[in-house]
Amino acid sequence: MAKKTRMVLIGGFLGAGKTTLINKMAQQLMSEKRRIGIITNDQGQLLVDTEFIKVRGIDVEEVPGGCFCCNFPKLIENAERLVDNVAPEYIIAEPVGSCTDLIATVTLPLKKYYGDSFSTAPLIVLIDGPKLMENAFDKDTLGGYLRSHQAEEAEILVITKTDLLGKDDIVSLEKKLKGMNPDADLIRYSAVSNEGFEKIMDVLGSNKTTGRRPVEVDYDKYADAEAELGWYNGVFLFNSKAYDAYDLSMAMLRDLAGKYSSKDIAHAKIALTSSQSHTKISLIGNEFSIGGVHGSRFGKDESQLNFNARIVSEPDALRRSIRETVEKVMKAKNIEYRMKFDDCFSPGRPNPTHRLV
Ligand SMILES: Nc1nc2c(ncn2[C@@H]2O[C@H](COP(=O)(O)OP(=O)(O)OP(=O)(O)O)[C@@H](O)[C@H]2O)c(=O)[nH]1
Ligand SMILES: [Mg+2]
Repeated sequence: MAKKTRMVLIGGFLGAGKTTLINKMAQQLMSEKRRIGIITNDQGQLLVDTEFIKVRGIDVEEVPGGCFCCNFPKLIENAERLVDNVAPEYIIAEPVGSCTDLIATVTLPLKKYYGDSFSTAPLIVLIDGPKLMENAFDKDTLGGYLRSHQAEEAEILVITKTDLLGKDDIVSLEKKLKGMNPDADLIRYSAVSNEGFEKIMDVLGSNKTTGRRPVEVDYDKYADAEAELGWYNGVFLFNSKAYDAYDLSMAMLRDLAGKYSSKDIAHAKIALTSSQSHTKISLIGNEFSIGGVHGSRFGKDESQLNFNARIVSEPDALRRSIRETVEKVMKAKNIEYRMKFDDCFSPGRPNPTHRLV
């Protein structure tokens, strides 16, 4: 019998570092000549993250228009397509950052109904270390409720961005997480220093499977927490003789940051792609970060700008505000552009295909 494909879910709130980690895992596995497939997921489509993975030559499928839990058959369809096309040893899947209750709705159903095809790893949840320091997990807020539930249901908890934290801070965060979820294994991880990376890879390599009990969740609160976010996805096309992709993305994100309270900015990201360059820049709260550059940071000629933002806002207002930002910055830079597509909405109430409790 063929070996089962190992299915690994990397959850965690918006901006916690899922795509960054998944890309590193993929690079490592590919350098060892192991076959791997990736599934990205979002409430919208045409994702910055899918672009980010694709330009790196990794096989990727996108489950757009809803999360894995509410589109479970789509997740399976994409996984089976990867199996047919690539026969991967590993499939790494990134759920929507505002999703929780993944044990009951995704990992246990995978194990129960598709256990013959896939070996589903324990649920890995990334916790944004600096955000945990800032009390963003405070259950009195809707966003905090979601983040906390994600932490509580994890089987493996990974504190990310430890390069931005002091040693004492990390120890106190670990204590805090142990209090929230005493049974999960804890890993410290930094994409910058690579601390903890091997430990995460060990979870892939082991044959441990998911199997913890789901943690109770209030679906009304969960729905409200998702609904307070405006979810913007846009694609813009332009042609410019030469531009600095960092400068262009930063100008837009800076303009956007000026319009919202930092606590409301879950994650805004811009990918710029030309034939010779691909860059991804993020804004999380009031922190900017460079997600990566592939090729050069200097683009030219025909280019595409993907703009994704998840910000606490009424959707129409968010769409207007992003269109204005793009217009303002492109005008200042003397770049003509056209909008190919944009869309903005608030996620609907989660309605999972399966829920095993
Ligand atoms: N300093 C630091 N930055 C990191 C680390 N991991 C990720 N980042 C940055 O954080 C930003 C967000 O990372 P992503 O990987 O896009 O986060 P995500 O969880 O996939 O976000 P969503 O897809 O919106 O849910 C990027 O700019 C990354 O470069 C880390 O360990 N240290
Ligand atoms: Mg991502």
